[in-house]
Amino acid sequence: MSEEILKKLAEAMYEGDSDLVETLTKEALDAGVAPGDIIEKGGVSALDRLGKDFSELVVFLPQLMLAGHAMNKLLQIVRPHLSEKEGASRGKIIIGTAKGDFHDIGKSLVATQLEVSGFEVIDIGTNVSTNEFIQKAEETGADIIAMSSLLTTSQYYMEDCIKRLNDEGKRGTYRVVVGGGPIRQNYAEKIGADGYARTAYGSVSLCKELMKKTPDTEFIAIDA
Ligand code: B12
Repeated sequence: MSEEILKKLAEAMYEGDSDLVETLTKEALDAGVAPGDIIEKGGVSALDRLGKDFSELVVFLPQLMLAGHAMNKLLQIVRPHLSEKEGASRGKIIIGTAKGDFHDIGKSLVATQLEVSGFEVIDIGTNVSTNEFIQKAEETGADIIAMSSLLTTSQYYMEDCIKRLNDEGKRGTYRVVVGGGPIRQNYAEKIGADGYARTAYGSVSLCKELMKKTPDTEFIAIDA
């Protein structure tokens, strides 16, 4: 039963049919399907398939846009069903998508997971410049700067931000974590980030671990 709904949901997501996605997401929740499964099996799997088909010119930009819209609809419905916040803040996190990049689904998923796990999360959106990351981190007294990038052309700005923090003598004030589709552990390590996680779920253990340690602690990678 749940597998069947998730299959239909993934198909509606692939087709970018927001109305059907909304109906099936609600149906899945009513049927007791775990919110994490709805996100991963109903949403992310379809986006991955679309990404592959986009590379092979089977689908085009409008289809990606419709699916992006449908995925945000799914997240909007599922978000309140994720586990409750756990008491006092575990730490303050500034999160955004690097300059030039407007992809926001993965970044928002990471923000949501961190928030429901007890972090205070300030989501500064997409297309965030190095200046904005640093300025917002300073203004809010953030513990962690989290940067997302889905475009190889934008991932450079993660490196730029870390370099600027170093040049301005501010690197020790913040833990910096990075992630997103094309980001790999070796790249994150190379640019001098404090940590990398492959998924939104992994970002929670990553940030929890980093909050326990001093800023000059060893690089942490969570391949989950
Ligand atoms: C949907 C989509 C779009 C939508 C975005 C809608 C939206 N609101 O975000 C639209 C249509 C707008 C779009 C536009 C473009 N896109 Co696009 N898009 C996608 C697609 C299909 C899915 C992305 C997605 O949301 N995935 C699901 C989320 C959940 O995954 P995720 O972001 O990777 O996040 C997970 C992890 O990476 C991690 N994570 C993410 N961020 C962070 C941060 C931290 C700190 C941590 C720890 C972890 C973490 O956790 C998340 C959850 O587990 C991908 C294909 C793909 N498979 O990724 C292409 C893709 C990313 N797009 C691509 C391209 C080329 C473009 C365009 C340039 C197309 C064009 N010609 O205009 C434009 C760029 C516009 C811009 N300047 O940003 C390429 C990128 C190639 C590259 N490597 O550079 C891809 C890979 C498609 C492809 N195969 O070619 N896109």
